[in-house]
Amino acid sequence: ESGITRPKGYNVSFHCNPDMEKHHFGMTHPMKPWRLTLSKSLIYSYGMSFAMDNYISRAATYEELASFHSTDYLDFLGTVLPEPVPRDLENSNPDLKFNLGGSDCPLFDGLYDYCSMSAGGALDAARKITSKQSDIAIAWGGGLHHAKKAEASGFCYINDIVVAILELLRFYPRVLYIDIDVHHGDGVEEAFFSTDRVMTVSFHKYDPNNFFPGTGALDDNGPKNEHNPGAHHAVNVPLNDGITDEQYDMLFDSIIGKIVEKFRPSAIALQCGADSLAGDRLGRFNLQVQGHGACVEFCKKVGLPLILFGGGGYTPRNVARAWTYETSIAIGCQDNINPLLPQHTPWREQFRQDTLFPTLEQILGEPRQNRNPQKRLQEIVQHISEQLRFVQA
Ligand code: ZLV
Ligand code: CA
Ligand code: ZN
Repeated sequence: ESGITRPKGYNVSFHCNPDMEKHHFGMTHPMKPWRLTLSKSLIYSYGMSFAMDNYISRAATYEELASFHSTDYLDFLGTVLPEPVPRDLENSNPDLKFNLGGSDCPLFDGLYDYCSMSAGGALDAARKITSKQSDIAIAWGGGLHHAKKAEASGFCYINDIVVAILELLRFYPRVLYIDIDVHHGDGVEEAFFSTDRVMTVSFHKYDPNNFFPGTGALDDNGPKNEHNPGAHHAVNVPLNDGITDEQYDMLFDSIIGKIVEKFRPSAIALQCGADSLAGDRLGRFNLQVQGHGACVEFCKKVGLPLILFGGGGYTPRNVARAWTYETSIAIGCQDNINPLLPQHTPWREQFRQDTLFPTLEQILGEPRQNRNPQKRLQEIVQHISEQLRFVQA
């Protein structure tokens, strides 16, 4: 008995593939597919599966992946084998290409399967949306926003988001892509650089010399040539360490509100990378589950078809909290959720605190210094407002 009711005529679908979770990038690699297991187990413990359509997603086919990726790259990805012994930099394997096999994008057992499952979930989600069977479709195993047409980058090999948006574009004139991962959504931005049918918006930590991938400055807004349809259709929100819920949500609502008004998208794809949360192993922000979730709530309120993707997130207990809360927002039970984690939650001790909403002090001890003066945030909103004067639906 979950006590969760299903409003009539509002459908949420949940797409996952448990086989994805078995894959390992390596002992010391921060990307742990196990975080998907922990997230799902918390979502199920709350009984939320009773309020959604649950699907085991299939693996994407070669042809589906080739809608974005080059066949050279896919062929290579399908045949490279993990190296038997870890390689040092001097002794690098000259046969490796496409940025594969380094420490960010290692080769591991079942790599091709892992990638095609991530993209399969994203594509299944997109198809539930275009067939109008779902109002919101969730693919927490997707969101791998750095992958390029013929290159792996930043823990991402296949860009499931681009593949899913290409599917949406078969049915919808315009798609709004929003990325709240702490890293710049460079792969998605680049893929749709030259079209005015996709507007990409990324919020990220920006420090060109010290934070990956180093792109996404405020004035990187698409092709500089005014005659290119993609001009002005990339929005970047560069931030510094320590941004808080209040500031982030103010920025998000004001920027996304203006964009929806001007660009008038027909669907929204939201990448919910959880490395923007406080206490993330790689991230630098002070966001809490509530502030991260408020972005999902805002997008839901816009009332357009919505896909939620996962993405980064390197402190698995925080990832699980955020994606659980965001699943509750999708199904609309967030105001009735018990903050106390269900007693029967598997791996409950992994969560350290028994609440879905730990305080900043509980997460960090000492909060990270906020390096985002209000004046700078106002300049950002101002720049984007001016940029949007060049955008019309
Ligand atoms: O969350 O990496 O900084 C979506 C996502 O956005 C780098 N990579 C590149 C540039 C020079 N290299 C450094 C090589 C690092 C090798 C392995 C780590 C190992 C342990 C701990 C941290 C890292 C690491 N790598 C931290 N940041 C990086 C980034 C890639 C970040 C990808 C974010 C992916 C899923
Ligand atoms: Ca981002
Ligand atoms: Zn990230």
